[in-house]
Amino acid sequence: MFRRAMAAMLASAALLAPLGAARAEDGYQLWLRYPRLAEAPRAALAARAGAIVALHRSPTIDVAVAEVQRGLAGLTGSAPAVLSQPQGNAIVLATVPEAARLGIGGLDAAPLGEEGFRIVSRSVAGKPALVIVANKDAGLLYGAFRLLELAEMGTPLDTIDVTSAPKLQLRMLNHWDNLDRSVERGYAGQSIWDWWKLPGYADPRYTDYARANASIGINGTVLNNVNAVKESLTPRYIAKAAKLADIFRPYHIRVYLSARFSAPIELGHLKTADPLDPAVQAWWKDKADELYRAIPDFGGFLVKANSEGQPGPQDYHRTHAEGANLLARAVAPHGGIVIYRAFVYSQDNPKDRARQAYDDFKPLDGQFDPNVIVQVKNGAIDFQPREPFHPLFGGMPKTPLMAEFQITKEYLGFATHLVYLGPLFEEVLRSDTLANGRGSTVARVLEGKVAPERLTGMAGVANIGDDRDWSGSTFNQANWYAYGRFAWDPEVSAEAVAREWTAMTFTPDPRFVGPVVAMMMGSREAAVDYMTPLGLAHQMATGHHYGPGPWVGNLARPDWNPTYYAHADASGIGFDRTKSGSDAVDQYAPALARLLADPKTTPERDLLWFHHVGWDYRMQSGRTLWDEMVTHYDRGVADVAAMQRTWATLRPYVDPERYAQAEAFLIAQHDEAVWWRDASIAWFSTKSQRPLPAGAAPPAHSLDYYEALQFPFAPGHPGG
Ligand code: GCW
Repeated sequence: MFRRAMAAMLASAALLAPLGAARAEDGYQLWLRYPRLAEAPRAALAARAGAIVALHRSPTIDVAVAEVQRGLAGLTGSAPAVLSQPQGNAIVLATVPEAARLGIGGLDAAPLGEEGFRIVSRSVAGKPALVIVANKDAGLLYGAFRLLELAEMGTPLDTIDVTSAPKLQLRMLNHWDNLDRSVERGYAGQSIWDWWKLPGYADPRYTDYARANASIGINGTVLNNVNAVKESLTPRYIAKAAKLADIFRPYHIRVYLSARFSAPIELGHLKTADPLDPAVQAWWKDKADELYRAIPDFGGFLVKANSEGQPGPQDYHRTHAEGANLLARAVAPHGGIVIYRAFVYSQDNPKDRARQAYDDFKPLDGQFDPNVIVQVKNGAIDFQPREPFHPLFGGMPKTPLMAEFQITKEYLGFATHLVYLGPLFEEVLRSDTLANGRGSTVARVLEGKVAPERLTGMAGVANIGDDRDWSGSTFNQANWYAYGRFAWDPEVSAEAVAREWTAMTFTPDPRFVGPVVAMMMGSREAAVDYMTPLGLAHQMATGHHYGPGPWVGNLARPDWNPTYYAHADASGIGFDRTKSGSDAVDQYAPALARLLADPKTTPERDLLWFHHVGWDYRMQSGRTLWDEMVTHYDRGVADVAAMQRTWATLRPYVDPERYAQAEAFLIAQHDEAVWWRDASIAWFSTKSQRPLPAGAAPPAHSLDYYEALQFPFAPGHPGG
């Protein structure tokens, strides 16, 4: 009786069980879970993966082979042997000449470059095989990861023919990690670098970090915070960085360090750090030589100078180009580079913070050494939920530029808010600078297609910490993943990337993937709506940037205050960046500047970024600006409620652990979206002096209540 009941229960459970439901997981495996495939795709893969053939060996080939073994063990249930002789029914890793020797001709090596690959189904020794071909071992490693991914996604293997090569050379993570393991703007625990125990003890996590990054094509990592301390350049810490470099090397990942500009004074006991001083030049040269002795493939330096109190060349009345070239000349003999940040947020900021980087850097176009690349944040202020693209893209045709995105969500709800950044990356990269006719998109500027450039690249401020799931939530992992995909191909589709990530992280079941991808794709706009709609920016609370603080207007520097950014008064709201204001619109190419000069031809999503407009200004919807603002806040909150409903329907497809975490985080996000909406409306209605549109609920509390909220110990905030 009991047995029969059990059998019936199991049978019905089997009927209900969704395809490939994820097993209980803590998120550590990221998107590299390699779950067992369903019968048909498993058989198709097994028929072509009876062995792994590596025609030559190297540390990189060894890790590629190990990954294929690991992947196949998961996907098919058996890890095949590794052979050095060609045979069929195998996954074959071959350079182009090796493939030719196997009789696999007609493979054009040129499009593969140094890091690209091609995956083809061919017959080897009379049997079907999956052949990964590349010019270099790095390409074979990337191809191995891609093949596993394609197999996992159910791609038909008999006709497979995929070619992929990165469009950018430098695909970097920037860790804002301090040597005490705190992480500036980090919301996923402590730094994964256990500096104290290095180099003696290397946490196995470092290897998994490298695997994860290699799987998405990241090839460089800056280990320490751009707000750098001198100790990173001491022998003790160089030895620690060298240990990490040794671990990352097989994965084709180079190590870089943030350099403190004043180190020659602090470590070298020189009287100055003036870039034109020969003793300073000699000090950096010696330091570079020392670094390259320890790390022969050291990537180079990342520099934040004369920004937010950091030392820099302007302390000596030298330009940023002189500062950059000082370091560039020290690393040039070793093949190193300098990545020099254009995020200059200096003390004496005249009338518009958004103008500053362009005003400082534009005149220097053409003055940087060839091994310097200037790293420009995606927008002119600071990683806001939405910013128009930075006017320097398209503004420095003679200087290699790389884009800097923030993967960690300093201004986007920290770890808990579900905000998929793919649409943000896509929006910026697809923006047309009009710098060199139509189609001069930011993506194409970065790729060097608008003006030919030697160095190309992209940087992402990492969201990685020592939390078990690396990124503070499962959905934050998607932002790390998406960043890698965009750095590889800045023209990729955010939605396609979300699909891949969702399928690999949870399950390829379309009943799950469809709604999750829709939810992810709408999530960034939801955050914009409940935090800073219609072009508003920097309305976050002071310092930690957690929650709303639009009323803050008493801080020493004008541009520390949210009130400075919103410019709300009885006449209206928004920052006038036209000729009657700061004229920052003039920093864009003339064809674009003309459009942005007029509120009617400015995209509404950026309206208040560029214009101060009256509360009764008529929006395209027919509503007044004030009513439209309230509508956006409400829509943001409603969108989060919709995400909660979507997630609730997906419970059967997700393991309980990851389901519960996302469920709890969505509750927090909803509460905070309501808080943002209510606090913002409570404040701005004191300026607009207008009633809420019909049907809109009044804020739950009075303005005093919101203003009184304090958040000591908020994470990621330097100095607590
Ligand atoms: O986004 C701001 C952050 C600072 C950061 C700075 C920068 C590392 O609030 O914490 O400092 O930008 O990008 O340098």
